[in-house]
Amino acid sequence: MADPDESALFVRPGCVTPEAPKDLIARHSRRRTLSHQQIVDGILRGDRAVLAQAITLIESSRAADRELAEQIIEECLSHSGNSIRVGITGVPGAGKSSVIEKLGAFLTGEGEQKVAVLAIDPSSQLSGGSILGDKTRMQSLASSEMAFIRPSPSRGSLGGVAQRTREAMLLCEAAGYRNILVETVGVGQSETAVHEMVDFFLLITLTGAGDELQGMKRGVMELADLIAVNKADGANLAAAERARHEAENALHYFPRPANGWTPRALTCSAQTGKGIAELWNCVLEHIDLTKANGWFSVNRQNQTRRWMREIIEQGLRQRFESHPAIRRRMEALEQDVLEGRTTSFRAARTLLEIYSGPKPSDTR
Ligand SMILES: Nc1nc2c(ncn2[C@@H]2O[C@H](COP(=O)(O)OP(=O)(O)O)[C@@H](O)[C@H]2O)c(=O)[nH]1
Ligand SMILES: [Mg+2]
Repeated sequence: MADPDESALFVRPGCVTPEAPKDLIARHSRRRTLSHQQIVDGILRGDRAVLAQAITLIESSRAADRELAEQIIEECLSHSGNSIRVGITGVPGAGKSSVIEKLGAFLTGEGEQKVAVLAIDPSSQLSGGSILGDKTRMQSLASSEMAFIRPSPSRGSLGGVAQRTREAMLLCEAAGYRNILVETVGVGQSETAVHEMVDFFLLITLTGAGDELQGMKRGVMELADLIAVNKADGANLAAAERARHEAENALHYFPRPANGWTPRALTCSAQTGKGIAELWNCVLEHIDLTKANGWFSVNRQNQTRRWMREIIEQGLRQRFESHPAIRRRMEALEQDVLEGRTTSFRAARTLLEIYSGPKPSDTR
């Protein structure tokens, strides 16, 4: 019978890359588990198969895996951080994956730099489709030794998915990936979640679709450091240039960001590769500027602090909701509130007191 400990260390089926070398998997599968030290050493060596296994631990819901994952992250922490983190958003079909493929080829080829591609897609559990789409879209990057592509963790709330992606990002950095690209699907809050974990936020748009259709809500545009109008090729060139102009005008109406950067708009084509180098130059310019004016590290510190608080909030909520007495009373109290027998305030306070006991000041 398969040892459950062992299966936890395998690359998830459907994982795009890295395809772990067969002999390595075979070697690992003969052992009960890799020790955490072996995993850490593998990651620091840049072994993609071990990195993939460590991310599988991060994504596992088993308490023992979580414990091991936390030890690994902690040991990798001092080797992480030395990277450029770029978030890439835009409606499905805008060409995010295609741009990443071209950008990845540019960085791993000419630039000879390692690239890790991660994704946040809280809907992937339901659709299952985006992973497949990305796999075909990033075929050549997926086969590069210099690239590591990992689809979105599919389990859990957006908060949980975002947390696992952040942890995966730290491990990728420890494995020597200097460029981290995080793709989001343009739904709900995943843009904000990605913005919270990156240094540079890129919005990819298209011509021909209305602003509403593109989810180009004020909020998302306001987060963007760069708007790239993609598919600027063939008959679409002039329209793309017009859209670029409009986007640049729209950017002027937003307040100047505190980081000193003036957001821009450019056109590009993932098909012809035009504009991809310019796009990356823009990222580098932004990083240079924010490193020089101190924003880069302040921003990362603020992000780290927010992550910590978020994890605390998630943990508290989880504990609260799984507390036996809370579970027993929650539904009835909710019903009392709905039917006007008590106020939401009193019901909430009752539950909090059941959870933690009355506050000393309330025990009169
Ligand atoms: N003509 C043209 N088509 C593109 C370009 N970039 C992407 N596409 C196509 O647009 C479709 C969606 O691309 P994809 O990268 O999967 O979009 P995503 O959903 O944002 O990741 C695919 O059929 C691509 O081949 C481009 O620059 N020019
Ligand atoms: Mg995609």
